Amino acid sequence: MEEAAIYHQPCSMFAYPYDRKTFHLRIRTKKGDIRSVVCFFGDPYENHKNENGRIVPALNQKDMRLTAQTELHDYWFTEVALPFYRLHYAFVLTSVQDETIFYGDRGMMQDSALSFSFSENFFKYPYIHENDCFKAPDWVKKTVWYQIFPERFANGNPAISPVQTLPWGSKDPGRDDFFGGDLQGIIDHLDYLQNLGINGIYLTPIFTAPTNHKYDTLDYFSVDPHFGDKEVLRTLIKQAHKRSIRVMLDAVFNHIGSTSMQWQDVIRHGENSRYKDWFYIRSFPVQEGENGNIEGQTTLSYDTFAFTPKMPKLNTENQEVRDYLLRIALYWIKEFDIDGWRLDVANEVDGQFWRAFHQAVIGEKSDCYIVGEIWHNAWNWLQGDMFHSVMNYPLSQTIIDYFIENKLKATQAVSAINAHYMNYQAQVSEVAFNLLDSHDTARILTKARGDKQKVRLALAFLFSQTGSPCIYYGTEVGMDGANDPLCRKCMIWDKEKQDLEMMAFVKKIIRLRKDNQPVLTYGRLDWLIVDNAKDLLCFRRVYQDRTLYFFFNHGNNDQTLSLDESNVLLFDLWNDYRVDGTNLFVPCQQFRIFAEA
Ligand code: ARE
Repeated sequence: MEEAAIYHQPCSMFAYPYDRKTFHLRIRTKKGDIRSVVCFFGDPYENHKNENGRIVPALNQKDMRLTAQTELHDYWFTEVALPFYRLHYAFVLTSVQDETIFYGDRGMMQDSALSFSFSENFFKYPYIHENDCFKAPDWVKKTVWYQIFPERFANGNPAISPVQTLPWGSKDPGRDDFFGGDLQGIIDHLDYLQNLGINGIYLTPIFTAPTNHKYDTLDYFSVDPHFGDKEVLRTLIKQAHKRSIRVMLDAVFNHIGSTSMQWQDVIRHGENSRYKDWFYIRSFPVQEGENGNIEGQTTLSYDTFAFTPKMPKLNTENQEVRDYLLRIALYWIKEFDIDGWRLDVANEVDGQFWRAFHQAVIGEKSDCYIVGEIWHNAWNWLQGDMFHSVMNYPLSQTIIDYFIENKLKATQAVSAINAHYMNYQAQVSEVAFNLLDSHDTARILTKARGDKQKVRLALAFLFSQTGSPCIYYGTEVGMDGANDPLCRKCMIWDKEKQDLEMMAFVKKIIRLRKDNQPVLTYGRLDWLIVDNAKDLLCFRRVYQDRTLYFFFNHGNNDQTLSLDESNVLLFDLWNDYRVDGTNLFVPCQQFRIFAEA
């Protein structure tokens, strides 16, 4: 037995209350080393006399299920419930060589019988309170998002476009170009978006700022005049809500723009500025681009986002700054009824501020969705007191590596996907913000080098997973674009230039997602076929009485497959006809989705 590879951590993604009546337990072992794990659990205060008359903990037991495998590990899972919400538990593992071991809070012990006698040998979750349970807004699980970069979606009011505005779509965007996109342009296309089937819009920043991306905020309390004004925003949100479309804004709290009143006061008054402690300033006088941050160099006289002099980092540990930012967060909720905040550079802002932010925002709107922009493992921010979710770039990368760039074998892709799920508790995965691309990455069609079938496979897989999928504007009409700023081209509204086939595909995958949301959100994921030689993935999602089978034939050969254990009759959800479950034809580079008929 490989004891050293056995891992469990109380009060983590290995042991957490799913809700007050359901406790999730996971344990990790070396792949192929263990043939069974039994979980022994009970109420820490409940004892009984054993056969020798000794008072010992009263225990239940439950076999754990092998729920996921990565290249190196097996993950075992079970869920338990106790009437008085108190829990202690331990594991007995049996290896494939029939060795057994007891594993509890005091470590691993050979003599299980003795180990069971003492409660202090058991892992503890002392008491499950309602607020110990990670909660996220339920509506998010039913949401298919659409990300809009407002400057490039549609120009609804040329009268407010900047003087240097270029004709719509007249050229590939340069870093400093303006094309006149605005909020009215979004209002004008809400019917288009509703018809597409999306029911959540994520807008990148809309507050007053000098650039086309608005991540260099000048005034957090005003809508950029080239995007419109507060009345237009109010109309946009009202009209979206009328169509059951939610609206999430982008909060840039890690830094402010250098044209802001606060930073300009520091430039003007230096050490005498009343705002000097709003920033992380290393030396005075601060001059941008001279003894301060020099574009592209790292001689910092003040902290910034990256090495961007025009984005001085805000000191969110300063109470004045915290109060200011919380006022902003609450203002746009109270006055405009927004449904969510996406938090820019979220991993570089201090956690205490985010805990205060969470309290304030959820206190104001209990079902407000909070998504951090974090590109890496974000467990630290997803324990229930900061974010509900993060932009799930790690999943994006795995999907791209496998379906688009052919960097992974099937087994490696499945291993990576399972690892992503094991990083977080189930409730977090259920509301993940899942995406393939964004305003910060090359567009998926460009990554696929124009291969639209690859894009369709990647999108279908994204929509088959737990979490809320997001379509980056223009994906549905076949837009391409390399890294920023080329991924921010003007939306294509000329029907002659739109890829209507891709549009039909995206509409269909969105509808399929929404028609099957419960099983795609909550459904257990069982991998059935993971075949490197055929380059084939087959898995099922099971929830209550609904089972969906997904086949992704990423290989170069058509496959005829058999699902022995299923009902012989299946229904092809994509092509709308019945099929024989023992004779499933999946053409190369295609996917199929079957439901038990
Ligand atoms: C652009 C160019 C820069 C150029 C700069 C010059 O991308 O190369 O130096 O212009 O001004 C906004 C604009 C960008 C602009 C940037 C700086 O949208 O167009 O840059 O401001 O002026 C990391 C951060 C992540 C951040 C990305 C960009 O972790 O938070 O870098 N994303 C947010 C927004 C951006 C926004 C900003 C931050 C600043 O979504 O749109 O940029 O407010 C790896 C790493 C990630 C890294 C990622 C992308 O995966 O793991 O940490 O993200 O690559 O680089």
